Amino acid sequence: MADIILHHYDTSPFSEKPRVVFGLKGLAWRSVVQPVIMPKPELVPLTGGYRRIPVMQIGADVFCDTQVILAELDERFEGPRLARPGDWAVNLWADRLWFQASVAVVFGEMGENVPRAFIEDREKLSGRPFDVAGMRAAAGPMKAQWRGHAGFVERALSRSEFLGGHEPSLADVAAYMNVWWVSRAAPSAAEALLSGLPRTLAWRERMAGVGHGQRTEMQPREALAVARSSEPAAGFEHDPEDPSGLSPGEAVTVAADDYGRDPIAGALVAVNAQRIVIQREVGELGWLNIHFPRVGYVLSPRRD
Ligand SMILES: N[C@@H](CCC(=O)N[C@@H](CS)C(=O)NCC(=O)O)C(=O)O
Repeated sequence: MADIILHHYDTSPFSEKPRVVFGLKGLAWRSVVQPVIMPKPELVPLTGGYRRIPVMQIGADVFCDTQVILAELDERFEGPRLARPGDWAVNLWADRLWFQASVAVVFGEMGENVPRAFIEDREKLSGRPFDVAGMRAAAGPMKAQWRGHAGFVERALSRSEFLGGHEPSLADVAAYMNVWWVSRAAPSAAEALLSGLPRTLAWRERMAGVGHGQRTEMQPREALAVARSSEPAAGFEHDPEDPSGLSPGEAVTVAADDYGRDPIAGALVAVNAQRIVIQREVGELGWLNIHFPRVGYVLSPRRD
């Protein structure tokens, strides 16, 4: 089977989710380190314009967004089954609601130390001012929110060592991302916010102990060569009842509904309640499948 390639960078909180899944499933993977800000000339040809991190690549199939990356890893690879009923809803809570509080805590703490180039890049990404002063001012109320989210974890751990029971589940991976990131990027704030939450502190250690599986570095140009020499997968389930009314083969665009909304153009391969798959022919890379989650992405007919 083709290698699992993760395009990521070490400080990326969302990338910690698949890295922990590699640890839980005992997987070997290739690590391609991509830039923290644009331009990303050795990533964007693979994704058709999606610039967020992480992106997973298996041959000529490219998976954008941790929701679809985790689903693919869980379905495709042996090892403990991670997704329990309800875990995808927990994943969205951790990615959106709790993560918003994490962003305010981390950048509120960093304050004036956030580099100008990073601020400008993230303003383009979100289409809004990256307001460090505002985040500093909001840090107090947002810390209270953050601790409230951590309180859900603390209570859930009262009956077992993991949110999923006696073994880690996707809910653990999703929630841990916030604790991991704030603990690394704003350590003194994290210690204050987690103080008095002994079960969460012990769980953080257990999750850190999972590790990242077997990581081997790969150059970005090698990943592009893998795409060039591979064929995209086939056989995806299409739901004719999808409310978009779109059918396989139609010219479409896909765009995130939160930030980084650059539309990605292609031909629809399939859409169902879990996933959107489009196909693009990319110069010398040939045909690629690009996968997105259904929830959180807007699929539209292309009008050009
Ligand atoms: N919903 C996306 C969010 C990904 C995301 O926001 N990633 C951050 C890094 S952790 C990002 O892409 N920031 C902009 C960048 O790295 O260029 C997912 O689950 O993968």
